[in-house]
Amino acid sequence: MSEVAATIAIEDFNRLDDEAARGLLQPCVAIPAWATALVQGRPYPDRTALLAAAKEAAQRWGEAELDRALSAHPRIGEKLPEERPHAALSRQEQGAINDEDASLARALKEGNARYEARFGRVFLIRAKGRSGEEILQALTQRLNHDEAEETQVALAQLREITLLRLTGVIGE
Ligand code: 2AL
Repeated sequence: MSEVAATIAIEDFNRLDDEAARGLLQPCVAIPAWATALVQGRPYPDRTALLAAAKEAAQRWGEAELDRALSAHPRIGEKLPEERPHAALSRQEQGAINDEDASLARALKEGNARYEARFGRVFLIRAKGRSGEEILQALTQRLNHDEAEETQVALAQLREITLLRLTGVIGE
């Protein structure tokens, strides 16, 4: 089974060679420039400083970064093959969705298809902390957005997912 990255203390992260540090950040988001900026910004005085730098670097993302990052995110309700690098994280994040609920699964599948037809990319939401019903409600509501508005909402969700993953990688 694919493993979720272990937590590393900020002092140890500061001391890793560049490649190892980039490797730790890579499962947070499939945007290499973001990881490179964080690796090059070392050493960080503490974890808070790293998280602030991570947030700031993520503010620069636009539609190209969103499209790139989506290549590593399965649809809501779908699982990546276990050998893919983000598979375990993604399963954990979507863990509150009840797989046994067939009508929910169908509604999410239909919603995903409508979203993709409307916006031309996979529906993305920070799934951690949300039930399947809450995700479905957000999906239905976001279908009413215009394209520019929806791109901003999806980018904000991508930033949330990335920062949450980073807090799981870098400990106190
Ligand atoms: C995901 C995912 O893999 N993790 C998460 O929080 N959201 N996927 C998605 N399509 O929203």
